[in-house]
Amino acid sequence: MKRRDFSKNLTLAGMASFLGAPIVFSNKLPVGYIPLGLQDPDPFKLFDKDKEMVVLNDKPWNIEAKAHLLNDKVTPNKYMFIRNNGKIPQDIDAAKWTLKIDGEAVSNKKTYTLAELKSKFKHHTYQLTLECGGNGRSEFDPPAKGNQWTVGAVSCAEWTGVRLRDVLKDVGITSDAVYIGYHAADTHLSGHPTKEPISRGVPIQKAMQDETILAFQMNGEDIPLVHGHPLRLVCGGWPASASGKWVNRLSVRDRVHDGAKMGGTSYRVPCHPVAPGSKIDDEDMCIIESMPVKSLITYPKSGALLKTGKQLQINGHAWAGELEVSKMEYSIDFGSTWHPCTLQKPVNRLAWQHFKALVELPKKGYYEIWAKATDSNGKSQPMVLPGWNPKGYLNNACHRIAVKAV
Ligand SMILES: Nc1nc2c(c(=O)[nH]1)N[C@H]1C(S)=C(S)[C@@H](COP(=O)(O)O)O[C@H]1N2
Ligand SMILES: [Mo]
Repeated sequence: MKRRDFSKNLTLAGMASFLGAPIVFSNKLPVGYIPLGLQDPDPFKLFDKDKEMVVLNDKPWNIEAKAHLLNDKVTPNKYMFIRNNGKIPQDIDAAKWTLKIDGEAVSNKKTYTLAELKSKFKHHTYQLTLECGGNGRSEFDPPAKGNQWTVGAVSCAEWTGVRLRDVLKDVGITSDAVYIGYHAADTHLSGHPTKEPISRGVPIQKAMQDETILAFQMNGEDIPLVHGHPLRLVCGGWPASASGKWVNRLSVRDRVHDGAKMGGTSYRVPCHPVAPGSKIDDEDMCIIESMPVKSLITYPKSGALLKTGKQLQINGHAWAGELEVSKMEYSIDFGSTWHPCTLQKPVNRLAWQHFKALVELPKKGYYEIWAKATDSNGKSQPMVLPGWNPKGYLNNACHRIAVKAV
């Protein structure tokens, strides 16, 4: 968001709330002048985020959580990571918002107003795990360019909307439909008027799932602007880049969608393992689909001190893309032996699952607690960094925390 655009859109009352005090001589404010106190907007205030969130980039805004901030079962807005590829759209008027459905595989294009979508189709609510494909990128070696996400580019909020399937059925799609691609209202960082920052999508089978929704609410309220207000495509379990924010057009394609960030090294990984640093031919790169099995210890916070001989309760979440997590274990001896955690079933498909365990630390000293999830196909998280890829996607190595028994 350009600073000037941001302050220009504020009313006097809005300015006062950001400044934390009314502007006493506001009637003397020169036209177009931006009070100094607003020239560097505080991202935590701007996006209603907790002060412990970590800003990785401000052009565009990218902000991540820390593991211990993600302890809630349902992620509240203040702890939800932000990933933007372009500039956040300005002056959104939800009352005038429309969604156009077009593409080679629709016989008749159709445009819905947001109000029509809400009134015509049944509403559904799901908790959906959204993890950025690049979460964990900071560990790659050779390093990968892009936001250096550590572990906090994941969330599981409760999303409410209408099923994409119901909308597509209403429009009528042809039998050659292969993929859907989203288009959105954010703008390219270069300011180029027709260049899209991102336009991704999913195969038609994923688009037709019960849990694939066009959402207008997050955690029971209008979606916050930065997370896609007033309409967002939500495809849980896939790289979160498939979940288009500020969606105003969906194309039903007769081929794999070819929008911005669908090709090259964007959200694609080598189809077969390669040596770190290798050059890979374009035809040997595959689009990331379901995210791999992963988990996060959200309590205690890494660095915690505890009393020797006292039991320590650990807890966290585990998720496995399209699959369920079937087993959760922890280790206190650097992965030599593993012990079971109690693992809950997901509230609904594609929601993360909660785990806990009581850990005993035998004597005084430094320990690490490592967590390992296994999916319903029997695949477990690797203990070290998995397959290298040019953009540093899909790091699902075991999460570790350090604790001291004193
Ligand atoms: N229109 C639009 N949708 C988008 C993006 C974007 O830049 N523009 N970023 C994508 C990426 S890469 C991710 S990881 C998620 C981040 O969602 P969040 O900011 O709500 O956490 O949104 C996805 N949807
Ligand atoms: Mo992402």
